[in-house]
Amino acid sequence: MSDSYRFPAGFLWGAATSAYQIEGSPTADGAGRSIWHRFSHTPGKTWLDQTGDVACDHYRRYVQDVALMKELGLNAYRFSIAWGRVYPAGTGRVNRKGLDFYSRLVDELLRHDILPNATLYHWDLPEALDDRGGWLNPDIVGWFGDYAGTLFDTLGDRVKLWSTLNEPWVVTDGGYLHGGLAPGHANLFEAPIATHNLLRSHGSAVERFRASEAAKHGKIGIVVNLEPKQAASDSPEDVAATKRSDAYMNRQYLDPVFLGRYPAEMREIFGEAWPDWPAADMRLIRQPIDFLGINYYTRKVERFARDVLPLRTKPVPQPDAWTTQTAWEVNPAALTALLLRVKESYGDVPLYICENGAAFDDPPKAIGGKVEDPQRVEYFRRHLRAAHEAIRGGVDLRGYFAWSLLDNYEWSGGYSKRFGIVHVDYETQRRTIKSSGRYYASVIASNGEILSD
Ligand code: IFM
Repeated sequence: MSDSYRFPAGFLWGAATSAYQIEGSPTADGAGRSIWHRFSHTPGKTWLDQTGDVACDHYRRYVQDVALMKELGLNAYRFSIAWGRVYPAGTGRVNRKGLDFYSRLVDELLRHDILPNATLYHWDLPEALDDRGGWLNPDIVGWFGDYAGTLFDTLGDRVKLWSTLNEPWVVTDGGYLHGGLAPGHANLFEAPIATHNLLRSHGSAVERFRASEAAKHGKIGIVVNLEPKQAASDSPEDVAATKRSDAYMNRQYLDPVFLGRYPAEMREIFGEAWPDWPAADMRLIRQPIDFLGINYYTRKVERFARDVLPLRTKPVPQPDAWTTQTAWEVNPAALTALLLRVKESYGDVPLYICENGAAFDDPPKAIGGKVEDPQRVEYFRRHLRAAHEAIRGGVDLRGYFAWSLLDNYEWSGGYSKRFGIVHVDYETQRRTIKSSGRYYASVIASNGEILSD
């Protein structure tokens, strides 16, 4: 291949969002409340106690938002489905109106030649299921399977890419081990159980997919957030700490899905809280998948830290690094290395970068119809070049989804962090394409060629 940054034919150029972060109207049309509704309405849990009650009002403005996607030239859009809109109590009765919303959204995308990429679970568990133990209850595998089956039957003729879960690591780390995210538990013994039930649910949904008509029209995978870990020194303590950190964040999900086993380090980290799992569970989890979705934001340099439990490691900030508003080091080279590593360790599965992006201190308001965000422009330029480098290295990368289409509700961070390529004025709900959005549009229009400028 030449030095050109042209991407392969058929490459998907997309942007991503998730239901609770953009939709608003969380209980409209008979929807059941989610754990994020409860969490964000509990004082002290989120920045300025902000909630997703209104967010970007996408539930009512989706037509306008799809038009924006078209204006940007996107040929794919990644969104998530709110389980509680479809099953208000998580299981049992289906809410037709909730299902219809996603059906209309998918039709609107197709009308604009934008490929729908749907995620079944992006953190907004129905509150009613949490009351029954949520991800700690082994029955959730059946509940999730039924929910997935309903979606496959309803949207399966039109959705081309399905993901079972988004970032299961965050669900357990934030939701069950440290408690900073819904449902807000901090319990060493719960985290492994939540992880395992998430992965069993993934396996069960993939099985349902294969048995459904949807498999004739689309592909299925899982989306994990991966973070390369590098040891701060050659000392055996730092090297071992880095291995634990890598096992916890990366291999805890990749190994079971692709190899049918958890990394040995899980026992080292969790001690007696890490159970022996039945072989049948591991077979269920290791379903062949059609693609892997990777969310990449940063890498970490790790150092042994005896008192930081349970991992006994902590990241070392890099003094001269360029960092985002969320204090994440910008490191595009680590993205290339990560994609190559996944190929080397887990085989030639097709990959999609399902999220990549950054929060910067953007101007809060559009001025003269413009929002200048030069740091984000540079961020995308460098990461897209890095992605292309991986393709040159033989990685079967099929698409890239910028996080995020819109500024949105950043979970416990409320509206304090703007990740969008489109600015949202939360007072008026006016959308303004940022300079990063315009830049991304020109990358798309040239299928990558202008990345060499
Ligand atoms: O906003 C989140 C998203 O929901 C999951 N991936 C990381 C993003 C930025 O923090």
